[in-house]
Amino acid sequence: MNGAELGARLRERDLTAAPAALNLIENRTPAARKQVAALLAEVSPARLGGEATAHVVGVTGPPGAGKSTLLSALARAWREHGRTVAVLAVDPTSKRSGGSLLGDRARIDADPRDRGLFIRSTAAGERLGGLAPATRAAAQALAAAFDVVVIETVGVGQSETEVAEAADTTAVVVQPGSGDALQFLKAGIMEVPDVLVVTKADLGPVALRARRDLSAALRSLGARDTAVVAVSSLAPPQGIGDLVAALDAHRAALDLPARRLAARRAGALADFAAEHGERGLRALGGRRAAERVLAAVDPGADVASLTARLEQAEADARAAPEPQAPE
Ligand SMILES: Nc1nc2c(ncn2[C@@H]2O[C@H](COP(=O)(O)OP(=O)(O)OP(=O)(O)O)[C@@H](O)[C@H]2O)c(=O)[nH]1
Ligand SMILES: [Mg+2]
Repeated sequence: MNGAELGARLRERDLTAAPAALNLIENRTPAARKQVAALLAEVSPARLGGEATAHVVGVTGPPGAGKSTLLSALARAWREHGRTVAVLAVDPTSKRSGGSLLGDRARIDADPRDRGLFIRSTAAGERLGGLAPATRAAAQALAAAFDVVVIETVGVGQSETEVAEAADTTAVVVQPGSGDALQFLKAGIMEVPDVLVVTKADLGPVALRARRDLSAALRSLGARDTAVVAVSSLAPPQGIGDLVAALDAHRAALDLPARRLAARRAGALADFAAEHGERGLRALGGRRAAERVLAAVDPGADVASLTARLEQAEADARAAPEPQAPE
C-alpha cells in the first residue's frame, strides 16, 4: 500500500481513498508505519499550504447518552448543507480494531450509497477514554479531504481531555436526569466543553431542567461562551439546526492555526508517550523538555515527523556521554 499516493488522493479530496487510508493507518507493522508517515506528510500543513479545512469535532459523553443517534441526525443535517462528513467512532472495548467490530458502536444510521459520508469504528487507546495514535492520525488524514471530521468517544470527565486536544470544537453530550456531568462540572473534574448538548429533549420537563441546571453551572463557572443546546435526535428531530449553528459559531471564533499546532504537538507527545512510556519521557528530560523540542520544529510539520523528532532527541539523549545540564 502506497501511503504517499493515498495521502495525495486525500489532499485532492478524493473521498474514495478514505477506506484504504484508514486500513493503512490502523496497521501497526513497521512497514505500514513508514507508509503512514508518508501519507501524513502529504496532508501536512506544509504540503497543503495551510491548515486542513475540515472542522474537526469531538463528540463525547457517557454511555447511552445518545451520541450515535445524535450523530445520525447531525450527519444528515450536514449532508443536507452539502458538507461531506467522516465519523471516527472510538470503540472502548477493543484495543485492536477488527472487522467484526466495524459499525458496532457506531450504530449510525446512514445511507450506505452516500459517498459523502464515511463512518469507521476505531480501537481505543490503552487508557480508558484515551485516543489511540491511529485515531489521531486518521482524523488528521481525513481532515484534508472531508468538510467535517467527527471523533466520537465514550466517557465524561478526564477522558475527554485527549479528544479536546485533537479536535477544533468539543461537544459533551449528556442525557437528562444524569447528574454526573453537572457534578463533574461543578467539581472541576470535567473541563468546560465548547458546546454542551442535552439529548432526548422529547422527554419534556426533565430535559428542560437538565438544560437549565447545566446553564446555571456554566454561568457560575464563568463559562459564558459555552452554548447549551437541547436536542431530540428521534423523528421529528429538534434542535439539530441550533447545534449545527453553535458548532459553526465556535469554529468561526477560533484561532485555527494556533489550535491545530497545539493539537499536533499534544498528539506527538501522546504518541511518543504511548510508544516509549514514562521511561522515554524521562530520557528526554521530562514533558517540558519534550515540549521545547517540539516548539523548535517547523509549525507546518505533521505529527509523524514531530514524533520522529522526539524519538531522535531521545536517542541523542541516551547516546550522550553525560546528561545535559539544564539551562
Ligand atoms: N427519547 C429519546 N431517546 C433517544 C434519543 N437519542 C437517543 N435515544 C435512545 O438512547 C439510547 C442510546 O442511544 P445511542 O445513540 O446508542 O447512545 P450512545 O451515546 O451512542 O451510546 P454508546 O455508544 O453505547 O455510548 C438508544 O436507545 C436511543 O434510541 C432522543 O433524542 N430521544
Ligand atoms: Mg454510540
